[in-house]
Amino acid sequence: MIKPFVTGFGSITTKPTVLVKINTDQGLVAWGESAALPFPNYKSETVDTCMLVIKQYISPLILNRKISDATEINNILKVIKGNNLAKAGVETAAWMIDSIIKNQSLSELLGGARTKIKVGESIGIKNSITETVEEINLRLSQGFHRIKIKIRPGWDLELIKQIRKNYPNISLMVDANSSYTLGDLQLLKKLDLYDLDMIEQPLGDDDIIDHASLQKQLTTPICLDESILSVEDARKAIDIGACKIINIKPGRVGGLLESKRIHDLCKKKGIKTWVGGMLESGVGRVFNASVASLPGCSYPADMSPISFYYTDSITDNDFDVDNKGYVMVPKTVNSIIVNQTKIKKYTTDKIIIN
Ligand code: OSB
Ligand code: MG
Repeated sequence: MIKPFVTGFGSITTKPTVLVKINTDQGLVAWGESAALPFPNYKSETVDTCMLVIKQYISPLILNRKISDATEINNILKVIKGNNLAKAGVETAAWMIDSIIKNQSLSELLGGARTKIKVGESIGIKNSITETVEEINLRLSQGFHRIKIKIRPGWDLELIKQIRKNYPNISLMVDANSSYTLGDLQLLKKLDLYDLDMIEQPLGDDDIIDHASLQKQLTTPICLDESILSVEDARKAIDIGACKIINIKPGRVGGLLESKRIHDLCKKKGIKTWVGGMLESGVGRVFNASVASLPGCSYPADMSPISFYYTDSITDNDFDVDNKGYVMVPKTVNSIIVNQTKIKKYTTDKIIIN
């Protein structure tokens, strides 16, 4: 990474990822991504657990089997509990195979309604408020549609106060990555006064009960990220009033089918959604942008350009943000252009399963 991405759960200084390449007996090839982090501080999975789970548990279930489509893969993988990022790597690649066979873009297959999506910047924890304000300035001038600020205890109220002073009207939100508890209620109530679009995942990464109690005491909508691993989690969170918004990350929920299910449920229940990110490579961004094209994904997606984060890219089509803050939704069937030279250069571990 060009510089560390600092969040409430810790600092990300390098970003390995797991790429999954599926070859079918008909000679079709497609890529997917398990966009895990190097350390289990966001959720429990890491790049290493993904490698192990794909090799040891997922592959034997699908290898050399006649499989009709990605939905069937999703079904087969249900016997494995958890490990959603690992599953998503394989499931997304399977969707790309479907897209090739059916000659339809992923967005079309999912029922997407947009040709381009709005993007917002996710700004990590900086050394100073001045530095943060400078970055906001830059991103607004580049056309980004909203600003998300990473917060944690001690890097919250004063920061937001200063940002609002500088920018009274911008679309602004915060993401706490589970770094508060109900014991911080007074502080969270003060944040409630700054007209934020939402507060993302203030409390425990596996909690909905305390979030429900918090939501009752705040006007600002709570958006859940870490707590939502499936459409069932979404249903329960909505039913008890734990959130008013849900961040859909295809990786965190095990792939595109579950993303679509969460989207559909939220749309039915009047819960707003948007697509988050896990600092994906150009591979994962294609899937995220396709989900973000769904009609219910109304808030801007987290999808900062690869050039902001990384010294180099492993794909030739990065779906970069244009100068109006939009990313084009991939409209062709094989929109991922993996750069073979770069893949060779950066590969540190490779498992061939056949
Ligand atoms: O909480 O949304 C998060 C990155 C890694 C892990 C968790 C999160 C994030 C981000 C960056 O906020 C989103 C992006 O990919 O642009
Ligand atoms: Mg988040």
